[in-house]
Amino acid sequence: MKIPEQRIKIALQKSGRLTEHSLDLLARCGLKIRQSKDQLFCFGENMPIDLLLVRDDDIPELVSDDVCDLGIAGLNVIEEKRLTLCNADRPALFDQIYALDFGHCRLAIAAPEGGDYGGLRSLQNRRIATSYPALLKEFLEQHEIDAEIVNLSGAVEIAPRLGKADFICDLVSTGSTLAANQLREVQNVLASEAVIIQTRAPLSEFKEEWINRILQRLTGVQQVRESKYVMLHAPRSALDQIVDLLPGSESPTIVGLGGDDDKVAVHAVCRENVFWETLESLKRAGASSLLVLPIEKMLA
Ligand code: PRT
Ligand code: ZN
Repeated sequence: MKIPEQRIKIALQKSGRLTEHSLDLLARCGLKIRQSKDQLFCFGENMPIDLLLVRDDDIPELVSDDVCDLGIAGLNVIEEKRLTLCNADRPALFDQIYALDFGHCRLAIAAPEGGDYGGLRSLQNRRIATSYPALLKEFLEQHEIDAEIVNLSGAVEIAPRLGKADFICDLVSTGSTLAANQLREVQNVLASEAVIIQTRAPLSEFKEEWINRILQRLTGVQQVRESKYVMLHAPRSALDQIVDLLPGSESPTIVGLGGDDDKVAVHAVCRENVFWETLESLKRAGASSLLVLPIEKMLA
């Protein structure tokens, strides 16, 4: 009997703020894809992985229902759906397994500029417009505030001007949309970024192995983003001080220099960004021939 081919399905946002980053991340993990004519699927050409391109709001349920094994979406969308399913007595069957460090934003409450806002109590018995009713409800309950939630699917920021609400609760990144609508951020509700979720349905050994492999590569990609390879020459007498100055470096390699017994070459992977200030401090401590190189791939 022929065993059906097993392929891992990952749900991604089809077209939006997270699309490019999500595809780029998977490409950095080595995935090469071919997109279907209807642009709903991407077939992995070199790994048993296919991508399903959908609206971000559908991603949590696709993973919860085991249509997809993994999904990438904003924590705001994931948590809103998790609470909505939970309130409907249908616990979400997915786990958040990894934060991806892109798509950063926050769900925040904003008040009209010039209005008096004296802390959370000011929300009592007022109307708050949002597209995230479940997250807002949970937040208000946690802070024992009784307020009316006005559920809107879009254009939340104009609700106060239309007289539909007194406050809004919406996603903010730079804050310029709030400012353009004469609103000011007064309360953070949820800090969000893109995350990967995984279905709770049992997986075959084959799929589990591949998912672990992807996650390991993702960890490598994240580390590489911040890390640099630093090479320098150091006088033996200042070696300890110079090694201490290298940001986030573990046991650097130290080798002798041909024809110069007083100096050594130091090579180190620095797991934090290396700023000009650090290089200047290293130079002051006696380091010379400083080189900072990008790292392409890393596997711990
Ligand atoms: O079509 P689909 O349903 O898939 O997409 P969508 O329109 O629902 O989502 P999309 O592409 O706008 O955002 C996808 C995800 O990106 C969100 O769920 C968040 O996790 C994340 N994200 C990051 C943001 C923002 N930053 C952001 N700034 N989502 C929305 N915004 C909005 C914000 O509310 C404001 O209206 O962008 C506008 C500009 O923000 P400011 O603060 O920079 O002015
Ligand atoms: Zn959406």
